Amino acid sequence: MKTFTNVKDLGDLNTAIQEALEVKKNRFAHKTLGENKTVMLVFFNSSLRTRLSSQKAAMNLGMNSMVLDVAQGAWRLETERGVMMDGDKSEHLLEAIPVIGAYCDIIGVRSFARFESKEDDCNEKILNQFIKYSGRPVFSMESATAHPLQAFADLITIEEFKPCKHPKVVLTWAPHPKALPQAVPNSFADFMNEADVDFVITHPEGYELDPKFVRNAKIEYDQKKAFEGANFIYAKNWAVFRDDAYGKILCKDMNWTVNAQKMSLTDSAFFMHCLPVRRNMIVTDEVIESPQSIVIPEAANREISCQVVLKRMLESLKVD
Ligand code: AN0
Ligand code: CP
Repeated sequence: MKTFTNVKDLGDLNTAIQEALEVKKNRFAHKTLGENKTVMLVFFNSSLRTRLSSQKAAMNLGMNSMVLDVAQGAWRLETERGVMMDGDKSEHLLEAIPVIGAYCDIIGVRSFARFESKEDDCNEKILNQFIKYSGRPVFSMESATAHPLQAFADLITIEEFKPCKHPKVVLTWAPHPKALPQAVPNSFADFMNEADVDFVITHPEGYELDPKFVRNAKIEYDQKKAFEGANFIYAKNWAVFRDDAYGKILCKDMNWTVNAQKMSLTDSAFFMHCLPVRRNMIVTDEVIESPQSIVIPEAANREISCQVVLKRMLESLKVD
């Protein structure tokens, strides 16, 4: 595996799930695979889970890991080619990327949507430069449009908790005070569309996601109707995608908060969220603390999804 940016990079999804479950059964089975190899984790944005789970996954494989927090201690990076660098940015990404590549074997990149230019976000301007110029396998740790390590962990979690062969999975928009990227819902849709589930997306009008990720998923604008008979409720906020209000918040509609009354419409659904979550905006204390909340095992599976990706990248290094 040379890149991990979307569901297709995993190849057959059932094989990937089985591999994840094997890794989980014995996470030290490949503890020498990563000997003398180094993964560099480059963060342009904050993280708790991605940072720790990626380092832990690397340790399980016997790899070294290095973390670069671009905003803390590194030179400020220019990302536009052709500008005269007479401002506050001391280094260009075009030098920084190959230099980073020189010190490691695999690179993980976190670079959120900036909501400054829809075109730049959609073209994955930062991540794609790492893929092009680093000379290393690169995986997304949440890029402008996708968070595949999260969605893979979500799928593993659904596989573990599903009460029937073909569960109903509902992705619901929920309110948040800040404009958040579409990366998490995009990748969740990307994976659910390939999985053996009945997938429904519910959100207020105006919050339609990129059709490239939604594909044939059912859209239901009535949240309560969407919740009926659901086996999994996956809550997430995201900002507007459409051109005329890209990156904006249309409403903080508190009617969309996931609460116990809405959960009672479901078929005893499990509650999921990628975290970090704002309590009593996205979900009530009562629901996130309920026995049906699986946000902690979901976060724990981030170690597993990352370990499968690192394992496959290490295996492809051996072949080269
Ligand atoms: C980020 C987001 O919504 O994309 C990261 C989620 C994993 N969330 C926040 O910035 C709160
Ligand atoms: N879910 C997730 O990616 O969390 P962090 O932003 O803390 O890494």
